[in-house]
Amino acid sequence: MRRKGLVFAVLAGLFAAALLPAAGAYAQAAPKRIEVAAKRYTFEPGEITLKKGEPVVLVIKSTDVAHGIRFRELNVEVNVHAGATGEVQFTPQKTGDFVGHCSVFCGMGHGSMTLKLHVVE
Ligand SMILES: [Cu+2]
Repeated sequence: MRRKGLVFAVLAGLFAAALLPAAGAYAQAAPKRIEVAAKRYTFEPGEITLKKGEPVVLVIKSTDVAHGIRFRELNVEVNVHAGATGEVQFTPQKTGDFVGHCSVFCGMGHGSMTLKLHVVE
C-alpha cells in the first residue's frame, strides 16, 4: 500500500513538472502586435490606442520607400527599408497622447507624416 502511495506521489510530481513550464509560457503570452502600413506620407491607421503597462509590438510595413517611426518622448524608434517590415517592442509607461514622426526622410511630405498614439489606463 505504501508503495502505491509513493508511485502516486512520483507521478503527481512528474505531472506538475510537466505542467509548470506550460503555465510559465502562458503567463508570458506574446505581446499584442499592432500592424501599421507606412507609405508616402501617411501611416495607416493614423491613430492607435494602447493600454499603459501592456507590452506591444509595433509592426511597421512600408509599401513604398524607406520610412521609420519615432516617438521621442517614449524612446521608441524603428526604421523600415523600402517595401519591408520592421518592428519594435515596448511597454507604454505613461498615459497621454503622443505623436510619432517618420524618422527617415522620404520626400516632400515627410515632415507631416505622423502617427498618433493614445495611451490609456
Ligand atoms: Cu519620412
